[in-house]
Amino acid sequence: MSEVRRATTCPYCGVGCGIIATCHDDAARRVSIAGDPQHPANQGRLCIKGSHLAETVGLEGRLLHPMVGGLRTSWEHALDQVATILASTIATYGRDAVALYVSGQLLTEDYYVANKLVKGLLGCAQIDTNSRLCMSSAVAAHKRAFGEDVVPQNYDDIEAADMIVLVGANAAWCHPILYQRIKAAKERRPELYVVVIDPRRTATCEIADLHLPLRPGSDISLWNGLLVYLDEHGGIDHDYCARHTQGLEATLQQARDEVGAIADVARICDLDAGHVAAFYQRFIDTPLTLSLFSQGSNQSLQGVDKGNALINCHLASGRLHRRGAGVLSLTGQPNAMGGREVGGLANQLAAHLELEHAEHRQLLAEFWRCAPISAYPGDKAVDLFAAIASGRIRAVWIIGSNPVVSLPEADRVGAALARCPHVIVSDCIADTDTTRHAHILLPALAWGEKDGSVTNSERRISRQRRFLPVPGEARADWWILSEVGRRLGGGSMFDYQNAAQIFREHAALSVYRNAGATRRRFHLAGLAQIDDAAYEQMTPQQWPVDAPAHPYADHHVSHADGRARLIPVRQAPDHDRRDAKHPWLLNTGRLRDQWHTMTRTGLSATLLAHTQEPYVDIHPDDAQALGIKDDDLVALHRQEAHSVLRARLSTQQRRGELFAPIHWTGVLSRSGRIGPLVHARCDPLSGQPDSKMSCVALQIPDIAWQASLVSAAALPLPPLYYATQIRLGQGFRQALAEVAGGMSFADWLHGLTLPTLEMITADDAAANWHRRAWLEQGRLVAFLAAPWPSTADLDWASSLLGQRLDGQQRKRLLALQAGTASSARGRRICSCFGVHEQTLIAAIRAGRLDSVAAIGQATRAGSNCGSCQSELAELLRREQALRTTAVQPGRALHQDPS
Ligand SMILES: Nc1nc2c(c(=O)[nH]1)N[C@H]1C(S)=C(S)[C@@H](COP(=O)(O)OP(=O)(O)OC[C@H]3O[C@@H](n4cnc5c(=O)[nH]c(N)nc54)[C@H](O)[C@@H]3O)O[C@H]1N2
Ligand SMILES: Nc1nc2c(c(=O)[nH]1)N[C@H]1C(S)=C(S)[C@@H](COP(=O)(O)OP(=O)(O)OC[C@H]3O[C@@H](n4cnc5c(=O)[nH]c(N)nc54)[C@H](O)[C@@H]3O)O[C@H]1N2
Ligand code: SF4
Ligand SMILES: [Mo]
Repeated sequence: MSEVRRATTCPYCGVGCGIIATCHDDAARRVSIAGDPQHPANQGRLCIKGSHLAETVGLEGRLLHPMVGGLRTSWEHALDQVATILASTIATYGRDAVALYVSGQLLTEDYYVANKLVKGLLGCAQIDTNSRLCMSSAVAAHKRAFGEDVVPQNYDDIEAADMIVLVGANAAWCHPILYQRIKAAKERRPELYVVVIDPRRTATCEIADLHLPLRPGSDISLWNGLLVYLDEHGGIDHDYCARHTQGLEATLQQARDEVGAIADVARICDLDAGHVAAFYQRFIDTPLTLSLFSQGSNQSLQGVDKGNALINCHLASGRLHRRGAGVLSLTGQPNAMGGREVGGLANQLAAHLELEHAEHRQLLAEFWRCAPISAYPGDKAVDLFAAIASGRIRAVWIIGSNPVVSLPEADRVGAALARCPHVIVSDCIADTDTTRHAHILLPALAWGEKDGSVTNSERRISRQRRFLPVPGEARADWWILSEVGRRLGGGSMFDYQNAAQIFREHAALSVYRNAGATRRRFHLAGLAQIDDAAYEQMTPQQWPVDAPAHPYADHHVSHADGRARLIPVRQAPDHDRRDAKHPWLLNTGRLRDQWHTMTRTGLSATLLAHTQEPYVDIHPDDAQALGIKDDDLVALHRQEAHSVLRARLSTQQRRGELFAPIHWTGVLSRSGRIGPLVHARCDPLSGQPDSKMSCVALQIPDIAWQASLVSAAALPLPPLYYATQIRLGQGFRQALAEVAGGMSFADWLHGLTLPTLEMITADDAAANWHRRAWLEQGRLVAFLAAPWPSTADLDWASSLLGQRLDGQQRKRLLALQAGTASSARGRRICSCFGVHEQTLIAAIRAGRLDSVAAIGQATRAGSNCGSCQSELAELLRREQALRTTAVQPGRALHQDPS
């Protein structure tokens, strides 16, 4: 069969890297992935997630047919059902009793149709998106400052800047290709000064000249302090402020009232005063300063204010809207920005029109030829699920999100869906924590199968293109939404034949009456007439289309008077709600190799090798005080919710603070979900939840027994205290544990025994030591070891799955004696080439390697996607510290300000 080769865009983060995807074999879905050298965002490079996409495009676990009530059905029937449910719920309970919850992972075309269905046809704004949890604070901050949600900078400002400040952003892991651009810029110009502002010492700090590990939640004081410092040290650009801004005096006054001196800032933010002074002076001395901010800023009780506090400093000093100087909000999802364009949030309209403006509503109703648009905003994500819980919303349609995992107080979300009369879910995966609650399941096309566009953090629109055949009966999200729209009487409003037609309409709306009181900087002039063939060929381009590189290059922003606003903001004292019962502050975030709820990255054994189980980072001194060792199981509690995680001792944490990744789900682990522990308190302006500062209790469980089970096929998770499923190259592994008083090992084992198989055993009951191997026709199908053996031993055991074992090999397996090959290999650091920690240490010692590049030459580690380079550098530092016999500690990150 012939090869299909297409230029497309990565479906993961908001960097929006271009990919050349080739399908070599339709039936086997054999695919190869390469970075697109022509794409301006990545110029050919891909990070680890992007470069391992080929491992995630198989059909395993896919939802391929519509299902109603657990039974496969026809599209006709499923769509009729959805339409009937929406119509009858509205007829009986009113428009606000139905809701859509959508996602920044939808393509712009899908997103546009979803929004049109609700705001244009259903006549309400009861639609919100997971971007509420992600970008809504940044959106609100931009609107306050600029009068429109316009991200005013570009990626190539990185190369032009003399200082880069990363605020609450772990770009090394979350925006890796941008991080590598910063790193490369710094290698070319070592004087490029990099500051990281994050309570944790993250992998991003690897390139930092200065890391400010501030007290969580205290960013506003840091920025207000900077504003006061600018004022006192001649750093305010009064000319700029007079010509282009409003609000300087009031904002300064507010800042002065709050933080008088650097000593105040240092105390409030729990930072070294010398480091704060050094940062402030650098800021004054560096006109070309670029700040990048992400979830450490957005996901906060004061996320909007944090954004404005930062923008205030840039405005006051005239460091904005210029090449190399400004503020760039990093978008998370591949189409977070597209969602902002089409107005996916419950308080927005399409094409940067505003729900609260009568004229905007009227314009949109005119363009869509629909009934007047409702002026009432819908429920924001957290409220939306609370309304489901209370019964006010009686039918919900979830598209492209997994809220039972990702929303705060996630157990309540699950309980709300369990009670909701009608739950409709569109997903490409059959079994997720959310699809488990669905009455109707609609199979969506996945990446590689769908066609459309996405917009990245720098407003660059790129095409996602189909290069795989459509599997089963899966359909494009825009098609599913349009079919429901037609059934609800939307007729001509949803008469779409392809994605190009929708894009054309979206582009046409962006230029429709785009002048005077309804002028928007967002416009796609030049694309409004794009024909199908041109859409097929469309190359990446930034909006506003056909305009200067910086949308506010004339410093004339979207407020009616053209002036940007400085917004007086005050640090709230009460972010930290720790009390005697909940004395730990829980921070949550992302891992290098996983994407959100792991429905796709969790399919790749290579990506799972970096971190195999849910964990919590804790400072070694805190751990020591509690008697916790590395890898011990600990339980975190908040109210009735709890999670059980492996402890990881980490000096990257501040004392009293914990960090846990967001990725594990109920499908993959019994108790590794972190969402239930996260409080649902939100920023009052944006409604964005504060996902970084929950208060929890920590307990050390009394573990009665532990075991590991490897098997050729996935097995259901047993109802034990702790159970996590891990995908391996050759099969699956489960890490299992039970507490005293729970199921005994013997009882559990009894339930597990697979009678048709041959079983060999070795036990030392007195020592709680057990080994089992199950074979079918002499071939290993499963192996059990209690207590937990090392990962290396299990890797070795799993490498025997499917192999025929002779007597000698069986003995060695039960004893876990690998023979020559295996020794403890440590963690897999480089996933691209499968290089483990011990191999790296051996190579560093043998070759006296002294740079990441040298490690790359010797072992290949880090030489492909580069995602592990921070970890290689960390390893190198540890080894060098050992080499210089104790006296000299590793390089201190807090460099002397002098
Ligand atoms: N590998 C990977 N990459 C991803 C994703 C993924 O799932 N996996 N998801 C994508 C998405 S949707 C998003 S939104 C982005 C998120 O990208 P990031 O925002 O970079 O990621 P997070 O890990 O959520 O949080 C960033 C940092 O904020 C810090 N922080 C916590 N509290 C505070 C505070 O009070 N002040 C400051 N200054 N910092 C604080 C945390 O310690 C954390 O290191 O990543 C995108 N990229
Ligand atoms: N505690 C805590 N919670 C957080 C965060 C945090 O930092 N801390 N971060 C928040 C942020 S920033 C985000 S963005 C959210 C992300 O949270 P979610 O949106 O819940 O995460 P995903 O796993 O990306 O969910 C996407 C779902 O859509 C499916 N899907 C993929 N492609 C398609 C498609 O084309 N069509 C359809 N219909 N379905 C598709 C996937 O299989 C998956 O089930 O999590 C938020 N939750
Ligand atoms: S940085 Fe990585 S995850 Fe993000 S778009 Fe590029 S390849 Fe994809
Ligand atoms: Mo996000």
